[in-house]
Amino acid sequence: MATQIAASPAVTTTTDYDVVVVGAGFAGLYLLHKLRALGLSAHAYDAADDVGGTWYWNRYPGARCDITSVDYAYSFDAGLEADWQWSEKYSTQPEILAYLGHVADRFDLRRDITFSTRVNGAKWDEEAGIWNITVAGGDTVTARFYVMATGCLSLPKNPDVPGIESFAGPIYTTGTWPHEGVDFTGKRVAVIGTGSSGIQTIPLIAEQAKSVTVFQRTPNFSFPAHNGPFPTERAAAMTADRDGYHQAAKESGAGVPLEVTELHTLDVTEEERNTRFEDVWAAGDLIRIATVYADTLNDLDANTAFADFVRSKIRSTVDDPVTAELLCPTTYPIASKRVCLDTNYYQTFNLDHVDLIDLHNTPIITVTASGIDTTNASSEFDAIVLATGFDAMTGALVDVDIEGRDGLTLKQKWADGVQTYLGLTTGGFPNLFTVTGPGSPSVLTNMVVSIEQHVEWICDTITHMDANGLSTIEPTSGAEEGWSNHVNDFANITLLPIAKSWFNGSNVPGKNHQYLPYVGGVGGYRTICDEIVADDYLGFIFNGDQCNDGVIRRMQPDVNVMLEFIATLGLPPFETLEVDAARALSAAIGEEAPRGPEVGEVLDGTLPGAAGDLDYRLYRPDTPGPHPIVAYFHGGGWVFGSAISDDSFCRDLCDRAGVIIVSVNYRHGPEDRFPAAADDGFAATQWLAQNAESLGGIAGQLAVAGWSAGANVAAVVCQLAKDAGGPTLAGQCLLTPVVDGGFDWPSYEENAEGYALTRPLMEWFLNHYVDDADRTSPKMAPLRAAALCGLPPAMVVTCEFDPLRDQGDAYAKALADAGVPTAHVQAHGQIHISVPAVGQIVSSIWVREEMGNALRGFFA
Ligand code: N01
Repeated sequence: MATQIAASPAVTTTTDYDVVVVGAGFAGLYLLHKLRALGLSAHAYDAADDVGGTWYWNRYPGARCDITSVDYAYSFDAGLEADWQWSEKYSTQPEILAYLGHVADRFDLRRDITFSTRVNGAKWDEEAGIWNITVAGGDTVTARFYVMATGCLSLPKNPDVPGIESFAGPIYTTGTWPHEGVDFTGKRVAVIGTGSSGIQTIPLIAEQAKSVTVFQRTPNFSFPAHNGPFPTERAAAMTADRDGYHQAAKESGAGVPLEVTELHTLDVTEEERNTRFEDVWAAGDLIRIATVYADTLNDLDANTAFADFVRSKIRSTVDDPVTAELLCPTTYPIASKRVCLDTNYYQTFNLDHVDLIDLHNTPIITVTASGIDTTNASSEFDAIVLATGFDAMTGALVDVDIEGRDGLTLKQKWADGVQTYLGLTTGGFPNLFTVTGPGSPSVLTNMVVSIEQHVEWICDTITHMDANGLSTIEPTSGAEEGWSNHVNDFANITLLPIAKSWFNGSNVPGKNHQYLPYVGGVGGYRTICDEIVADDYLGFIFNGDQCNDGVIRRMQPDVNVMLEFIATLGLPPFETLEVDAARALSAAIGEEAPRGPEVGEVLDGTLPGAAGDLDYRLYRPDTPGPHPIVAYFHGGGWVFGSAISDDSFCRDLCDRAGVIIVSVNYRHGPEDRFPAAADDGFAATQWLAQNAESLGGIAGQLAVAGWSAGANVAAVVCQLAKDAGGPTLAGQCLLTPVVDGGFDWPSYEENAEGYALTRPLMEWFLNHYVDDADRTSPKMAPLRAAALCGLPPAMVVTCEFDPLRDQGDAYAKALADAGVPTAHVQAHGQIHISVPAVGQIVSSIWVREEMGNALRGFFA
């Protein structure tokens, strides 16, 4: 069993095992099997007296999986798959436990597991480069690698019910149910908690008990599981093309090979929508529920339509209207708490001996020796069932005293927030792996598919290390921070973090509030893990000093999708086209953009420019006027665009800021070169100042705004107005402005290609607008103005992946340095075109909100 290793080039140490694993559930069992196949010595410990993990402990009546059994099973061994026959669509806990027992037998795994033995602590020995692992009873074993395969929902949370210790009768917790079962016949039973466990068990307890009183704090959305015989058509699909079936699962979002729709909820008729909702209600399938429409999880209106449908189902199922209302969730978007699958849950509340207590209105004052007192009543019970959930994702990991480098424990490291790289590793804890740890897709997916991927990645990594004489691995702090940002970015473009739930730690008092799983899906995540390996283990340090440092995903996820989509269109670069063709292409792309929000009024007109009339479009808010006016100048590199080309963005600004937006079509190059755009912008601004009241505006309340070249016009207008002694402007809102005619900025190098606005395109734009000799004129390059003091208050937005980023940053700084009140938003993960992309990019909504607030603030 002893293994000789080179812990570092300088140290050779003997360990008891190559790998010690904590946990003998789905993850631990597969790990043992894989590691053994690699010729490594591995040993697992589990506090239970047999295999099974979560399925060993959760033996409450009604416990079963809620991913179809055909999918909720290992895929790594065809023989295992062929030999095992599931009996139901959703297998019961005993059947899943029997399956895991069968796996342990088939691969003779028990001989490498010590049961009934809790791992209490693990300490990294820096000098020897090994882990010392202490198990219950005080024994210590050593290993090169230490893997926590402890599951995401394995440590029941402190029930946090006042007075619970005073109850004289039995208290049963769903997550640690007695093996011998419980007979509730003739008993008055209280059930606290209505998550998946409560919802599964309440109907079955009600079949036996004399009375059941359900104490509900927050109702959950639950769908009928429509459980039944094993669905042979799914099994047939797998048998017909086993490899294809599993590959599709691996590449899918949720780890189940089901096609997902691209349809958006509100793009279909109400009739179509209801038909689809009914189909999903009839299917009893979590994946189909979560993907009923493409926007269910990130658009509140879409989500509400689905939630309304489910509430109508609850109302039509539950006889008593008061109880029905209490069972209807109303305080969070559907699926932001985990959706449940049930058998007869809502129907159970039609039984005379089942009552629902709403803890929101009548909280528990205390549990007494004989029952439960709420603010409304005292009730006597013979037994209490706690279905109060888990200290999820991190609880079991920090429950073991894991001490990494420099005496830092995992609990200490994560006290103010969890940081991992990929949910697999964490800095300062060399050679520690967590299977389905926080920051990986885990609980948002079919766990078995996620577990298999993690186990295989860990085993491949150990193989790589052994083949290359590498003894330690851990992530860099930069890679870890980058990953945490990416995990947050993904969560924040969805509605998922909104609910208080175990997904974000808010079910455990005092726990750090952070969305823990990775929302990017099991397929996308697998790609990332593979890319990291292919990129020489990007972001990992081997042997303490060998490292290809970097961050794997820095762009906002939806911006990335936008760029990928644009790439699929195969469009020619604008700068390779004649001007007319480039304008036509730009206009055609604009026509495909979603329409922005409704505003009170949209009207078109003309106003006098510097050399003739200019078209404008006016957007009036849907609130009683008069309103302040903002002169808006569109993007398009002084070559493209019109008064209506930024229509959705103008609507959005009008709606958010409650101001009139007047979008002006200034003249363009190459027909009208520098300084035509600037002169038109100034002439238009003067005219708006003079005619504010006739437009429904307020005299003296005028600001300017613009995007890109339009922001250049807006910035220049402010300087011209200052030099001319008027008109007085209340503010300037500049989105990714061009403020300099030169290219000597690092962001022009960093973001030269690949982010929609390229350096070659900027060169093309500038060449069509302005001669080289004029590029330093303040009328072209406001950053180069002799003095910036006295300009109106500014809001400057710059985007991380924009060639124009650095000059925008410099202008914001120069304005602030000159004493101009300046707000500067540096939009992380955004590109030049993503902030105005109303209705397409969720991750930039907050930036538009900031811009709307800034415009509003100019007139406060
Ligand atoms: O736990 P939960 P769970 N006083 O946290 C309430 C998986 N799972 O064990 O929402 C009163 O979801 C709490 O109320 P609130 C699945 O991923 C899968 O049911 O915090 N009430 C909530 O109602 C699932 O999501 C299956 O306001 C208290 C409930 O207790 C996860 O495990 C089956 C309370 C806890 O719900 C956890 O599910 C079962 C208090 N002091 C579980 N404290 C399958 O089907 C908590 N609550 C595969």
